[in-house]
Amino acid sequence: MNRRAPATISPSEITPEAVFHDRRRILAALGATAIAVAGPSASSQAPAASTGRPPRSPPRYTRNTRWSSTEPPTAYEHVTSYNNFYEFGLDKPDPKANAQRFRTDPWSVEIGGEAELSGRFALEDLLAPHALEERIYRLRCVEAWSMVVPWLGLPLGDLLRRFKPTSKAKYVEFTTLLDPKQMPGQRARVLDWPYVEGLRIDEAMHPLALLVVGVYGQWLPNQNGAPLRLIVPWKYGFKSIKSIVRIRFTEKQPQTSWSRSAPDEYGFYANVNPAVHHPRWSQAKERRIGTGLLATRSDTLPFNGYAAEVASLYRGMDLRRHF
Ligand SMILES: Nc1nc2c(c(=O)[nH]1)N[C@H]1C(S)=C(S)[C@@H](COP(=O)(O)O)O[C@H]1N2
Ligand SMILES: [Mo]
Repeated sequence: MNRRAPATISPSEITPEAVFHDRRRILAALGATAIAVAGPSASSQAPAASTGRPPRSPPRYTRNTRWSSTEPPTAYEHVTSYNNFYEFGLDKPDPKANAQRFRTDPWSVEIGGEAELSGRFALEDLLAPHALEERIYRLRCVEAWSMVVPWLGLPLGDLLRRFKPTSKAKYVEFTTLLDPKQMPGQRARVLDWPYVEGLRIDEAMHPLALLVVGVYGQWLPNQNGAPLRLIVPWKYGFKSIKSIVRIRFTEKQPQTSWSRSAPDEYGFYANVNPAVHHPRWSQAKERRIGTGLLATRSDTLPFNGYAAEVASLYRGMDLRRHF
């Protein structure tokens, strides 16, 4: 058994077995880590003992076929050059052009709110206990285009559960980095920065909700939301927030950026729904990126094709009202 003082234990050492065998020691350790790192005198957020950061060695992962689409993936070139990431510009090629020098290392994530554990954690410590999976998911943008992407990530719920959300945790709020020096798009008031998104707690705990760190077997390129983003495959792409620095468990439904800026166009739920249109265009069809000009538009599926897995989350809800 590990005899080190609790204060030196980082979250990366918290394996499920460790939690089972020594829960109290780990509670103390997480608390101690959080205080030590979040204190005003802490100049660096990375614990001294931390091992290599994600970008330095290629990711290791296993392929998850159970949760993967069988459609052919969109080419890497398209996935990484046709992007929405307004912090780096409004046009699809802008994020690739403008995010190349964005610094994602060191990176830390603050986790808190209605949970027993909280604190600020170096990304590699946060990820260390988790095995990465490759899952082929569709990304369906509200602008009526879609892609099929081999993402690398971990189930969001697996990470969230380690923080022991309380019974008051009804929602989870996610926030992107605010750094206008590095993110030129934040110098214009396109949105009320930083970008904020949210999920109901049961949506966040659903095994399809993925915290993504890579794509096509590599760590995420900056334009795709490095170093940590969400992918919620049954919702429109704007829910899949990029470059996350904060995760909070909340009792009230979070105020999300898009639903605040245009509440008639972007709802909180944003489940892909071919029957509920954006006020300015239809959602009935979609265009698959990279398939050329002759590509036919195909029918958009309810919940982006994941209805069998997720429709039960919304039983009894009027999905026209909760769009
Ligand atoms: N922080 C942040 N996250 C974001 C966005 C953004 O502008 N800023 N755009 C969203 C939208 S509208 C889509 S469609 C997806 C696009 O992800 P991709 O560029 O990896 O395809 O990211 C989402 N996440
Ligand atoms: Mo989007």
